[in-house]
Amino acid sequence: MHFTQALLRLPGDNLAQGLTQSGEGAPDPALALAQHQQYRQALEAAGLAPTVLPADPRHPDGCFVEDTALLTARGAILTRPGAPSRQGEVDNVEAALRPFFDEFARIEAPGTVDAGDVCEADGHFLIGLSARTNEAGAAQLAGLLGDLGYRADILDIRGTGSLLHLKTGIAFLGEGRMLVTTDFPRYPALAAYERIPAPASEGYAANALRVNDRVLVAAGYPATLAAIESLGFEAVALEMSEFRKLDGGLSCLSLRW
Ligand code: CIR
Repeated sequence: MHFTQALLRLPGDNLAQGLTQSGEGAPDPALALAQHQQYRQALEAAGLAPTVLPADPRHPDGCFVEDTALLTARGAILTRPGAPSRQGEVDNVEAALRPFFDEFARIEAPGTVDAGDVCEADGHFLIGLSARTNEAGAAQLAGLLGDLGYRADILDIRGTGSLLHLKTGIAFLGEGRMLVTTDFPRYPALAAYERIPAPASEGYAANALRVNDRVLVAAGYPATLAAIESLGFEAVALEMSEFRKLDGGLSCLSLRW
Protein backbone atom coordinates (compact mmCIF):
# COMPACT_ATOMS: atom_id res chain seq x y z
CA MET A 1 0.00 0.00 0.00
CA HIS A 2 1.29 3.43 -0.89
CA PHE A 3 0.85 5.91 1.96
CA THR A 4 0.40 9.64 1.53
CA GLN A 5 -0.89 10.72 4.96
CA ALA A 6 -0.06 10.13 8.60
CA LEU A 7 -1.49 11.15 11.96
CA LEU A 8 0.84 11.72 14.91
CA ARG A 9 0.44 13.13 18.39
CA LEU A 10 3.28 14.83 20.21
CA PRO A 11 4.48 13.19 23.42
CA GLY A 12 3.71 15.39 26.40
CA ASP A 13 5.41 16.46 29.60
CA ASN A 14 3.34 13.73 31.27
CA LEU A 15 4.94 10.94 29.22
CA ALA A 16 6.46 9.34 32.31
CA GLN A 17 2.93 8.65 33.58
CA GLY A 18 2.31 6.32 30.63
CA LEU A 19 1.81 2.59 31.02
CA THR A 20 4.93 0.44 31.06
CA GLN A 21 6.14 -3.05 31.82
CA SER A 22 9.66 -2.48 30.53
CA GLY A 23 11.35 -1.69 33.80
CA GLU A 24 13.71 0.57 31.87
CA GLY A 25 13.02 3.69 33.88
CA ALA A 26 11.20 6.93 33.20
CA PRO A 27 11.39 8.54 29.76
CA ASP A 28 12.83 12.01 29.35
CA PRO A 29 10.06 14.13 27.76
CA ALA A 30 12.47 16.51 26.03
CA LEU A 31 14.47 13.68 24.46
CA ALA A 32 11.22 11.93 23.48
CA LEU A 33 10.12 15.09 21.70
CA ALA A 34 13.40 15.23 19.78
CA GLN A 35 13.09 11.57 18.79
CA HIS A 36 9.49 12.17 17.75
CA GLN A 37 10.63 15.05 15.54
CA GLN A 38 13.11 12.75 13.77
CA TYR A 39 10.37 10.17 13.32
CA ARG A 40 8.13 12.78 11.75
CA GLN A 41 10.91 13.86 9.42
CA ALA A 42 11.49 10.24 8.37
CA LEU A 43 7.81 9.92 7.43
CA GLU A 44 8.02 13.14 5.45
CA ALA A 45 11.11 11.90 3.65
CA ALA A 46 9.17 8.75 2.73
CA GLY A 47 6.55 10.92 1.05
CA LEU A 48 3.89 11.29 3.76
CA ALA A 49 2.20 14.52 4.85
CA PRO A 50 1.84 14.16 8.63
CA THR A 51 -0.93 15.82 10.64
CA VAL A 52 0.57 16.38 14.09
CA LEU A 53 -1.78 16.77 17.05
CA PRO A 54 -0.75 18.55 20.23
CA ALA A 55 0.07 16.47 23.31
CA ASP A 56 -3.00 15.41 25.28
CA PRO A 57 -2.58 16.26 28.97
CA ARG A 58 -5.26 13.70 29.92
CA HIS A 59 -3.59 10.80 28.15
CA PRO A 60 0.13 10.22 28.74
CA ASP A 61 0.10 7.32 26.23
CA GLY A 62 -1.63 9.46 23.59
CA CYS A 63 1.44 9.65 21.36
CA PHE A 64 0.96 5.94 20.58
CA VAL A 65 -1.86 6.84 18.18
CA GLU A 66 -1.67 3.59 16.25
CA ASP A 67 -3.64 1.76 18.90
CA THR A 68 -6.78 3.86 18.49
CA ALA A 69 -7.75 3.12 14.90
CA LEU A 70 -7.26 0.68 12.05
CA LEU A 71 -7.12 2.40 8.69
CA THR A 72 -7.57 0.25 5.62
CA ALA A 73 -7.89 1.06 1.94
CA ARG A 74 -11.61 0.18 2.20
CA GLY A 75 -12.55 1.89 5.44
CA ALA A 76 -11.61 3.06 8.91
CA ILE A 77 -12.33 1.26 12.16
CA LEU A 78 -12.07 2.96 15.54
CA THR A 79 -10.87 0.68 18.30
CA ARG A 80 -11.69 0.40 21.97
CA PRO A 81 -8.28 0.14 23.68
CA GLY A 82 -7.80 -2.55 26.25
CA ALA A 83 -6.25 -0.28 28.89
CA PRO A 84 -9.04 1.80 30.51
CA SER A 85 -6.70 4.77 30.82
CA ARG A 86 -6.40 4.84 27.01
CA GLN A 87 -10.05 4.54 25.95
CA GLY A 88 -10.53 8.31 26.00
CA GLU A 89 -7.88 8.72 23.29
CA VAL A 90 -10.22 7.52 20.55
CA ASP A 91 -12.65 10.48 20.30
CA ASN A 92 -9.86 12.89 19.70
CA VAL A 93 -8.34 10.72 16.98
CA GLU A 94 -11.74 10.30 15.33
CA ALA A 95 -12.09 14.09 15.15
CA ALA A 96 -8.66 14.38 13.54
CA LEU A 97 -9.44 11.65 10.99
CA ARG A 98 -12.92 12.93 10.10
CA PRO A 99 -11.72 15.15 7.22
CA PHE A 100 -10.10 12.11 5.61
CA PHE A 101 -12.69 9.32 6.07
CA ASP A 102 -16.44 9.35 5.32
CA GLU A 103 -17.47 6.93 8.03
CA PHE A 104 -16.09 4.86 10.85
CA ALA A 105 -16.90 1.38 12.07
CA ARG A 106 -16.30 0.82 15.78
CA ILE A 107 -15.30 -1.86 18.22
CA GLU A 108 -18.02 -1.97 20.88
CA ALA A 109 -17.98 -3.09 24.52
CA PRO A 110 -17.25 -5.64 25.82
CA GLY A 111 -14.77 -5.91 22.96
CA THR A 112 -11.35 -4.34 23.27
CA VAL A 113 -8.76 -3.92 20.51
CA ASP A 114 -5.44 -2.11 20.43
CA ALA A 115 -4.56 -1.71 16.77
CA GLY A 116 -0.94 -2.45 17.65
CA ASP A 117 -2.29 -5.99 17.66
CA VAL A 118 -3.21 -5.78 13.99
CA CYS A 119 -0.72 -6.52 11.25
CA GLU A 120 -1.88 -6.01 7.68
CA ALA A 121 -0.16 -7.98 4.99
CA ASP A 122 -1.56 -6.73 1.67
CA GLY A 123 -5.20 -7.30 2.56
CA HIS A 124 -4.62 -10.22 4.94
CA PHE A 125 -5.14 -9.03 8.51
CA LEU A 126 -3.46 -10.80 11.41
CA ILE A 127 -5.13 -9.96 14.72
CA GLY A 128 -3.28 -10.66 17.95
CA LEU A 129 -5.24 -11.85 20.94
CA SER A 130 -3.37 -10.23 23.81
CA ALA A 131 -3.72 -8.66 27.23
CA ARG A 132 -5.18 -5.64 25.37
CA THR A 133 -7.19 -7.22 22.56
CA ASN A 134 -9.79 -9.61 23.94
CA GLU A 135 -11.70 -12.39 22.23
CA ALA A 136 -14.84 -10.28 21.74
CA GLY A 137 -12.82 -7.46 20.22
CA ALA A 138 -10.81 -9.73 17.94
CA ALA A 139 -13.99 -11.44 16.74
CA GLN A 140 -15.72 -8.09 16.10
CA LEU A 141 -12.71 -6.83 14.21
CA ALA A 142 -12.45 -9.97 12.10
CA GLY A 143 -16.15 -9.55 11.27
CA LEU A 144 -15.77 -5.90 10.31
CA LEU A 145 -12.78 -6.71 8.13
CA GLY A 146 -14.75 -9.56 6.55
CA ASP A 147 -17.54 -7.07 5.75
CA LEU A 148 -14.93 -5.02 3.91
CA GLY A 149 -13.95 -8.10 1.93
CA TYR A 150 -10.69 -8.79 3.76
CA ARG A 151 -9.34 -12.04 5.15
CA ALA A 152 -8.50 -12.03 8.85
CA ASP A 153 -6.85 -14.56 11.15
CA ILE A 154 -6.59 -14.40 14.93
CA LEU A 155 -3.23 -15.27 16.54
CA ASP A 156 -3.18 -15.90 20.27
CA ILE A 157 -0.04 -14.24 21.61
CA ARG A 158 -1.06 -14.43 25.28
CA GLY A 159 1.36 -17.28 25.89
CA THR A 160 4.39 -15.48 24.51
CA GLY A 161 4.94 -13.54 27.71
CA SER A 162 7.04 -10.69 26.45
CA LEU A 163 4.89 -9.29 23.62
CA LEU A 164 2.64 -6.36 24.51
CA HIS A 165 1.08 -6.38 21.04
CA LEU A 166 1.29 -8.63 18.00
CA LYS A 167 3.34 -6.03 16.15
CA THR A 168 5.77 -5.85 19.04
CA GLY A 169 7.17 -9.06 17.52
CA ILE A 170 6.40 -8.93 13.82
CA ALA A 171 6.45 -6.53 10.89
CA PHE A 172 5.16 -7.07 7.36
CA LEU A 173 7.82 -5.88 4.95
CA GLY A 174 5.76 -6.35 1.79
CA GLU A 175 6.15 -8.84 -1.06
CA GLY A 176 5.18 -11.75 1.19
CA ARG A 177 7.92 -11.16 3.77
CA MET A 178 7.56 -10.99 7.54
CA LEU A 179 10.28 -9.71 9.84
CA VAL A 180 10.13 -11.81 13.01
CA THR A 181 12.47 -12.69 15.80
CA THR A 182 13.89 -16.19 15.64
CA ASP A 183 11.80 -17.22 18.66
CA PHE A 184 8.50 -15.93 17.23
CA PRO A 185 5.94 -18.78 17.16
CA ARG A 186 5.22 -20.49 13.84
CA TYR A 187 1.51 -19.78 13.62
CA PRO A 188 -0.23 -21.60 10.75
CA ALA A 189 -1.66 -18.25 9.55
CA LEU A 190 1.91 -17.14 8.85
CA ALA A 191 2.91 -20.26 6.95
CA ALA A 192 2.61 -18.63 3.53
CA TYR A 193 5.03 -15.83 4.40
CA GLU A 194 8.78 -15.83 4.07
CA ARG A 195 10.28 -15.30 7.54
CA ILE A 196 13.02 -12.69 7.67
CA PRO A 197 14.70 -13.53 10.96
CA ALA A 198 15.98 -11.02 13.47
CA PRO A 199 18.00 -12.32 16.43
CA ALA A 200 15.92 -12.91 19.57
CA SER A 201 18.41 -10.62 21.34
CA GLU A 202 17.24 -7.80 19.02
CA GLY A 203 13.56 -8.38 19.74
CA TYR A 204 12.70 -4.68 20.01
CA ALA A 205 13.78 -4.11 16.41
CA ALA A 206 11.16 -6.54 15.08
CA ASN A 207 8.73 -3.62 15.26
CA ALA A 208 10.14 -2.14 12.07
CA LEU A 209 7.93 -0.09 9.77
CA ARG A 210 7.72 -0.32 6.00
CA VAL A 211 6.74 3.08 4.63
CA ASN A 212 6.57 3.21 0.86
CA ASP A 213 10.06 2.51 -0.51
CA ARG A 214 11.88 2.41 2.83
CA VAL A 215 11.87 0.67 6.17
CA LEU A 216 12.21 2.49 9.47
CA VAL A 217 14.07 0.49 12.10
CA ALA A 218 15.08 1.26 15.67
CA ALA A 219 18.71 2.38 15.97
CA GLY A 220 21.12 0.08 17.78
CA TYR A 221 20.13 -3.30 16.31
CA PRO A 222 22.78 -4.04 13.68
CA ALA A 223 21.76 -7.58 12.71
CA THR A 224 18.16 -6.55 12.05
CA LEU A 225 19.33 -3.50 10.12
CA ALA A 226 21.56 -5.73 7.99
CA ALA A 227 18.72 -8.21 7.38
CA ILE A 228 16.49 -5.40 6.13
CA GLU A 229 19.20 -3.86 3.98
CA SER A 230 20.01 -7.24 2.45
CA LEU A 231 16.50 -7.21 0.96
CA GLY A 232 17.41 -4.06 -0.97
CA PHE A 233 15.49 -1.59 1.16
CA GLU A 234 16.68 1.82 2.16
CA ALA A 235 16.66 1.37 5.95
CA VAL A 236 16.31 4.42 8.18
CA ALA A 237 17.59 3.89 11.74
CA LEU A 238 15.82 6.02 14.34
CA GLU A 239 16.58 6.54 18.02
CA MET A 240 13.64 5.21 20.02
CA SER A 241 15.03 4.89 23.55
CA GLU A 242 12.39 7.03 25.26
CA PHE A 243 9.43 5.28 23.62
CA ARG A 244 10.96 1.88 24.26
CA LYS A 245 10.82 2.67 27.98
CA LEU A 246 7.02 2.74 27.57
CA ASP A 247 6.89 -0.45 25.46
CA GLY A 248 6.21 1.61 22.34
CA GLY A 249 7.78 1.02 18.95
CA LEU A 250 7.97 2.61 15.52
CA SER A 251 4.57 1.53 14.29
CA CYS A 252 2.85 2.81 17.45
CA LEU A 253 3.77 6.43 16.85
CA SER A 254 1.62 6.99 13.77
CA LEU A 255 -1.43 6.05 11.79
CA ARG A 256 -0.66 5.84 8.09
CA TRP A 257 -2.95 5.82 5.06
C1 CIR B 1 0.80 1.16 26.37
O1 CIR B 1 1.17 0.36 27.22
O2 CIR B 1 -0.34 1.17 25.92
C2 CIR B 1 1.80 2.17 25.85
N1 CIR B 1 2.69 2.53 26.91
C3 CIR B 1 2.56 1.63 24.68
C4 CIR B 1 1.71 1.36 23.48
C5 CIR B 1 2.50 0.85 22.34
N2 CIR B 1 1.71 0.73 21.18
C6 CIR B 1 1.89 -0.19 20.23
O3 CIR B 1 2.69 -1.10 20.39
N3 CIR B 1 1.10 -0.14 19.17
